[in-house]
Amino acid sequence: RYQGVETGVGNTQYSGQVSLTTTQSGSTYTLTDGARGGHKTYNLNHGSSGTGTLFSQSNDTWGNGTTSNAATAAADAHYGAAMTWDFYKDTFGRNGIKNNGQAAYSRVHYGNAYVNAFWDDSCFCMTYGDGAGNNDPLTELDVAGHEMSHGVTSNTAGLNYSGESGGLNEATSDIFGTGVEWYANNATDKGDYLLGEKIDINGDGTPLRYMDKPSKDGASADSWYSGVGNKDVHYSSGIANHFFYLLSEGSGAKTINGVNYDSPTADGLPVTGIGRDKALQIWYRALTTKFTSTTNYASARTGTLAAAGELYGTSSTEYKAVQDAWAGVAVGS
Ligand code: ASN
Ligand code: ZN
Repeated sequence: RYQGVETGVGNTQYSGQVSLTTTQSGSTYTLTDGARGGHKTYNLNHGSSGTGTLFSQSNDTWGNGTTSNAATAAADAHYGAAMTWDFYKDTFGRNGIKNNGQAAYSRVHYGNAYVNAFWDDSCFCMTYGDGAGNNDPLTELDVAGHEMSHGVTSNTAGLNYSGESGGLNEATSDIFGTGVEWYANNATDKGDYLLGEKIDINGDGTPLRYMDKPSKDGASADSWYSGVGNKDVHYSSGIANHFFYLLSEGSGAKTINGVNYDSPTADGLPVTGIGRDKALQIWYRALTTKFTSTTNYASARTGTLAAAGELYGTSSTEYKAVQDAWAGVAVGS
């Protein structure tokens, strides 16, 4: 009886038509990714516990691009897991969330009209709600990358999920979540410095978060001040998101992939960006070799400078850009 790794087709909600790695067993195909540790995608069918049922069918085309088909959200989730796996492998040489080749698993159709998605370290699994009216599943690529990056943070720095370290934990997920979106280079969901811009979580077409000027969401911090650690971690993250944008793209106005950005600096001085690829390397090295559970913004500055010094030298333009970008978000020496 034939059993093997197959390339199927996913008709996703947010990323158009994509390839999915699936498994054929006899006359049945399942959403089991044999090229990436065996990552499986399950249908909770509106339940909220257990694993539900593994997506299985007699052909290898998954979903129809809309919520009328239960496998559409599964196609997005399976694709998101694959792109997240590949992003970490190709960008940092990281072999899965734990760097040991172990796959996580994904669950879609959690609960009813559940407007969130979450990573859970205890099940080593990813869960997606269907969004408002069960019509806007939380399965966009940057959201998938954001959530699974919580697993990477747990298995590396272990940044505590409160206070300034919590903001750094959230920002790490936004930074690598958006990194996954850029990496996938998908024509339907292009790279940007916005989070969740396609899920319409606010009902008015605006994204969940902005990295160029985080305060555009009405709540996030653009720059550091004493007491910022008392903010919700999804808002104190703004400082590091803004740092990452400045380090990547520099200050001022810019249009990338049709999106307009305009990033201010706290000190009014310009920052010259070094590009997203180098900014990602600096953040990853800091996360995995410098940050600890209690790292705050001042020590994130020290850690990223140390990482930049090791990668590019302390006299490099990259090192100087890290200094300037932190100054741009009022995190000083
Ligand atoms: N989607 C949320 C997040 O990853 C879930 C949570 O509050 N942890 O931030
Ligand atoms: Zn998060």
